[in-house]
Amino acid sequence: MKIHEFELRTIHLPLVRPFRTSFGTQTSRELLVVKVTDEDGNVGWAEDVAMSEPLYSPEYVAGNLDLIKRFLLPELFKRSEVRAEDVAEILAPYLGAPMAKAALETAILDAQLRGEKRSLSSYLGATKSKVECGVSVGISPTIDQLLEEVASYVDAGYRRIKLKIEPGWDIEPVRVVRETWPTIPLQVDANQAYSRGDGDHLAKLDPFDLLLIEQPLDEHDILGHAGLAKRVKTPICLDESIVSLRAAQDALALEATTIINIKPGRVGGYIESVRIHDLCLEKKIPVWCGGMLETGIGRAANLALAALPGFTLPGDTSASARYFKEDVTEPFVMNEGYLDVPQGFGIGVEPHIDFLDEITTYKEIITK
Ligand code: OSB
Ligand code: MG
Repeated sequence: MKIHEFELRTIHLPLVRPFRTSFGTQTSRELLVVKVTDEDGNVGWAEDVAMSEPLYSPEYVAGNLDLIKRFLLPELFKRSEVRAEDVAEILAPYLGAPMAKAALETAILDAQLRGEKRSLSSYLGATKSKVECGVSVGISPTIDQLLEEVASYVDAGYRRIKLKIEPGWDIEPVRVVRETWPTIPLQVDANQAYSRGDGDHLAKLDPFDLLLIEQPLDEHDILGHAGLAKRVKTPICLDESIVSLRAAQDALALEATTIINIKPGRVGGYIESVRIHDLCLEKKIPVWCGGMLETGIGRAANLALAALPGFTLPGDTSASARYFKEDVTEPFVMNEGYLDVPQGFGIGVEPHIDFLDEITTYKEIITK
């Protein structure tokens, strides 16, 4: 397609409740929204899942805004035409920043698919029309408040609970939740909060029949995860460490992970996500779709991905109401623990421009 212009905005949305992880507490979601328009008037939307601060990954909103304006858009503007399939290669000389690159690639892909009157789910190879939903539960001030929050999600129909853990908030909350819901699919996410020496401690989670322990160690410590996987019976699932197809291949070869969380932003986009999915399907490694507290824009695209056949575990693809009082698109509403995969052209949803304008803290249009 022939790019005409990009619109970049930062938006700010309060969360319905604080979300505490081992790396920090968030009370609202700030993120970058990208809109591209081509010369035929096709429009594409995407969100950059980087957070306000570089706590989960080195990327952050203000940094990505600068990177996109200073380097990435000028590089795309050098071409007379750009296809989504070429974006990763065009931007490869600029190191890192998979979330910024994913946002640009996805916006271009959305516009391209709308031009071709094709849905993202069909483009990616989806085989399901609805996907099973899990929910990620933050670290609570007290066990009672945790039980109350988990109960509300179980009542809403969530099919899998993920508890955020850290040293001092791990064995006991898991024990109590497991005791209260003896059969619910349950997993934990440490966001790198443990060290190699914590194997014996983490093995105390083994009696609770967890689906997996997500990212216990530093993102660069692949060998550490391989060592831990030998000492702990609960499967290890990498999140932060899986930054590309190659990283997935290496982690699997080293037996550091037996389940993979795929987050399109973390791996540079949906096209790379499908490559990781295909590898895992071939190797019979279960995958699931992670989340980054997305708005309806990113959620729509994640649901298309989660509808691929290898996504055999419920993802962090929760309903809009789990995050926001009002979403930037029609809200995603859960039905018996499932969300429908959008079937319209491109990502299949339209942002509500009036609401988007209301929550926009910065906006700029950059014409080629
Ligand atoms: O580690 O999966 C994570 C949110 C922000 C950053 C990292 C993570 C998360 C979540 C929430 O766990 C997933 C979601 O519901 O979007
Ligand atoms: Mg995680």
